[in-house]
Amino acid sequence: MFSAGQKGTRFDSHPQEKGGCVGQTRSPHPLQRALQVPLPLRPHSSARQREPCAAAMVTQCLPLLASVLVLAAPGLSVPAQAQNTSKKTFSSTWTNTLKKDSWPKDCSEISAGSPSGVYVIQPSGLHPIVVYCEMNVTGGGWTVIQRNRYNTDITWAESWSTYKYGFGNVHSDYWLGTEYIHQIAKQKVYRVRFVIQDASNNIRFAEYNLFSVDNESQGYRLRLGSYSGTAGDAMDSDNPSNMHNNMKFSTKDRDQDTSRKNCASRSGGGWWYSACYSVRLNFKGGMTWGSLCQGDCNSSLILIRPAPYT
Ligand SMILES: [Ca+2]
Repeated sequence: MFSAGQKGTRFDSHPQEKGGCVGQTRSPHPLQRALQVPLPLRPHSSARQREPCAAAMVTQCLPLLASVLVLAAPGLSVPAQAQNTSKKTFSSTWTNTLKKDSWPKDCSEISAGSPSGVYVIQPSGLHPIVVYCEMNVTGGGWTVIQRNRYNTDITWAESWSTYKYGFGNVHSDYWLGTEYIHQIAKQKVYRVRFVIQDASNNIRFAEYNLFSVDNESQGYRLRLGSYSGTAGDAMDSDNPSNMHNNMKFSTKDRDQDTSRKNCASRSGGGWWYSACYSVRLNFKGGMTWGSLCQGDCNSSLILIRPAPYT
């Protein structure tokens, strides 16, 4: 069901009972377990959500979910059965509320003390989108832009346009969408935190005090600030052939790397490749983070949050 908080609306569903696009999760993401993040609680019984979500449809899940949730509104708590049984109520009641503009612009604007889970946000100038908000790690308010795990269901070898608008399962493994990441990160000054679970299940992190992604016409070039953390500064290597900071984003069908070859086509998923990588997180079958884990990281999580003013 949709339930509303004071500043953000959380989309609750139970991974054991769901059958739709957000219903593919059968077990908690390992980082959720490691970080003791509670899973969302209640089932969502919308008919649209119950439609089968085959692998070929996975890439449509986030936009579909977003299109459903765009019709919900901040300040409302709408039982799921009401959506199924009363289209008149659906349309007449919510028409006015669509005009409201009070969605949080990112997860940092969700009320302090709110649980981690799936929320609707609306970055400036963009339609509402569905994201997972991590509210338990180092003060909370983190917008999850990527999650992956060793035994992921998704291949990550997707096209430019699929990466642009996101794919996967917002409850488990997903890419939020390069365009949406760009739109969120241009609103304020952001920082990024990469959380890596290595092959021995140790949790390491790498934080960069600045994070932005240029617009699409500039190739979604990545901009990172200064590193701190325990995982190693693998995104900003001294070696130009495998660094990622200041690189354009590449996918198998849009080669913008610095190699004569096509890194994304050879390596799997889209990423900010040079020639080619020291970090490979968008990959099925074991991720890489510098020397910490080379093809055998168990899981990854990429979080962004406005940088504190100092
Ligand atoms: Ca190339």
